Amino acid sequence: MTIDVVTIFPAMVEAALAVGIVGRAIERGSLEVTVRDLRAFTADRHHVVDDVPYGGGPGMVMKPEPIFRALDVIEAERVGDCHVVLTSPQGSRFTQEVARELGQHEHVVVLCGRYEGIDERVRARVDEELSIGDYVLSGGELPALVIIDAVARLIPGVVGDEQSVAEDSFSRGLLDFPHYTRPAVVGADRVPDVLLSGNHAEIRRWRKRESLARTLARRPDLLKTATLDEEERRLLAELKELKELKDGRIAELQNGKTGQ
Ligand code: 4GX
Repeated sequence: MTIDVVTIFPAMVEAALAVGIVGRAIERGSLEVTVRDLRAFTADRHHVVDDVPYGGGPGMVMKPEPIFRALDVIEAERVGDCHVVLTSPQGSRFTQEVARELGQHEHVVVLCGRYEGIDERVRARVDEELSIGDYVLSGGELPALVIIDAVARLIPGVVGDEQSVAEDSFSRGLLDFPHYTRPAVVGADRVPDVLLSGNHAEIRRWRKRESLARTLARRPDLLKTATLDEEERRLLAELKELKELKDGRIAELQNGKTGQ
């Protein structure tokens, strides 16, 4: 898979791509990323990429022509279809599912917006507009890096342990279970006995239960789409019953009853 990133801050993007799992993936050739300096596609002496908005108002808008020229060059270089992504708060939400879909494209181009945004006419060349969340950033570079990171992890061989990718919380649609490492005791805080028991069936069950309990408590919305096996459905039913009992007791206490 190849990814082209178009940005006015290539050094920022390159620095982040040089390290960690993504850095190694690029080194080993599992992933090819070309970072393109948008200013290289300007035609004026001062390499201007922005201009004042028509209609007035604060802030600047990214000029369309440098972006068009960048896309023309990239599309001429890459044989086959280029899937063009724009990162912006107006986009649809970037999720693990979208990461999987993006990974199916041979070539992806990520346009990083800055300033108040881009000239609307650029959108005609954009296949997909993605937002990484409901907050305002200073530019599309961090979202581009988030997207590349999530997509890179799904390429076979990029994450050392294939099983860890398959079991990643969002692959299973549930939150992760708690992790512990040595020492077994820190102050008064002990690692749960079951994890030291060597009983792998019990450990698996405990982890499933913890994943389900956390998801039920923190992200019940995820349970609507999670794919659960028979055991998980049973554990979840148990946890829901426990929660009902607890909630009922709390309500009684709040109503001034004794609970007897
Ligand atoms: N998830 N931003 C993009 C400038 C901009 C605006 C409109 C294109 C169109 C963001 C986010 C995000 C801030 C990046 C505005 N570019 N992008 N930038 N949240 O907040 O993706």
